[in-house]
Amino acid sequence: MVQFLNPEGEFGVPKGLEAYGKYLDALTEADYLKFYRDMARMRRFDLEANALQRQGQLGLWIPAIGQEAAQIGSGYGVRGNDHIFPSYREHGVAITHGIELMSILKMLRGVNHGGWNPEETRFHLYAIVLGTQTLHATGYAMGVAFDGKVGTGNKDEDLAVITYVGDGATAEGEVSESFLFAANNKSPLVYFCQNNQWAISSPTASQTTVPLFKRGAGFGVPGVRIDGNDVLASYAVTAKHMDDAREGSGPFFIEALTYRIGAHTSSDDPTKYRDQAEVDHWVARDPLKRFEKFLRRQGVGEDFFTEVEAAGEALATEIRDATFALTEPPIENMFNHVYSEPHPRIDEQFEWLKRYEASFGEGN
Ligand SMILES: Cc1ncc(C[n+]2csc(CCOP(=O)(O)OP(=O)(O)O)c2C)c(N)n1
Repeated sequence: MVQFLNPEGEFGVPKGLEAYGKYLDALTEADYLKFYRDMARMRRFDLEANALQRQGQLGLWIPAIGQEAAQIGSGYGVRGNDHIFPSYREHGVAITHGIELMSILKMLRGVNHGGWNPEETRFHLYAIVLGTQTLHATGYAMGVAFDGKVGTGNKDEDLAVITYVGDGATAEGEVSESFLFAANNKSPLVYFCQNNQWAISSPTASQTTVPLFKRGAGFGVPGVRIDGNDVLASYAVTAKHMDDAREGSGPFFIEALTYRIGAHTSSDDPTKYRDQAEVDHWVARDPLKRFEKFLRRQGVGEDFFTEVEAAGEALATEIRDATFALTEPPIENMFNHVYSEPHPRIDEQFEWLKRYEASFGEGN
C-alpha cells in the first residue's frame, strides 16, 4: 500500500516508492496549505449541507466526511486538459476543479437538473446509476486517442481521463465492460476507486473476493492500493498515473482505502448495520487531522488554522444565505432539456401540466 504520511503525520518515502515520491519533491509549502484549506472547506461544506437537509432545505444530502484526502489529493493530481467523470459523492474533487458549490446544493434541492457545464470545467455531471460513468469515461478516453491527443509529447495538447467509482459499483457489469474496452484500446484512463468500505449496508467483502486493485488485472488494467486517508499519497499516485496515461501507457486502477464516516446519504441510518467501534477506529485515522499533524510538524503555526476555521464559518454562512434565497424554477424547465429539438409529445405534456396547475385556481 502506498503511504507517505502515517496516522501521526510523520512523512517518509518508503523504498521502492521513489517514482511516486518524486511528485512530492515539486510541491511547495503553498501547495500543502492549499491541500489543507480545501480539505477543510470540503468538510465544512459537508457539515453545513447536512444541517440544511435536516432543516428541510435540501431533498437529500450525500456526505463525504472521511474521504477528504482521497478527493482533494487526487483532484489536484488531475491537470491541464484532463477530463473528470465523477460518481455522486465527489464534492471535494469538484472543489479542486472550480465547480460552484451552490450548483451541487441546487441539484439536491431539486431546483436544477444537476447541470453545470462540463465544457467550462472538464468536470462532468454526477452519475447516480452506478458504474455508468466508467463507460462514459472510457468512451471519452477512446475519443481522445482517436483524436491523436495521447503520447505526442505535446504537454499542451495531450490529455487523460479520470473516473471516480465506489467499491460497491465495481460489481456492476458496466465497470468490467469499461475495463475491457479501455484495455483493448489502450485508452488514457485512470480509475480512482474510493473503497470507503461500504456500499450502503453491503460491506466491500460482499462485492469481491480479491483486493479491488487487482480487479482489472485479468482485463489488462493494472492497479495499486494507496492509503486513501493520506492526501500526499493520493496526490502523487494520481499525478503519476495521469502522466503515464497521457503519455500512452493505457488504463490504470487506483484503489484508495478510506472510510465513509457519515451515513450513505441523509436517508440512511448506518447504526443499523455497522458497529460504533469500527467508526471510532476510522475517526482516529481522520485524514484532516493527520494532515494537520504533518503541517504542525513542518512548523505551520496556529494563525493558519485559525484563518482556515474562520474561512469555514464564512463559507457556511454564505451557502446558508444562498440556499434560503433560492426560488422555485419555472415549470417549463422540466421540459426544456428533454430533446434538443421541440417535440410534439413534450409540448402536449407541458400544455397538460399548465391546465392541471391552473385547475387549482389563482395563487396555488
Ligand atoms: C445501477 C444501480 N443500482 C443500485 C443503485 C442504488 N445505490 C445507490 S448508491 C449504492 C451503493 C454504492 O456504493 P459504492 O459504489 O461503494 O459507493 P459509495 O456510495 O459508498 O460512495 C446503491 C446500491 C444505483 N444507484 N444504481
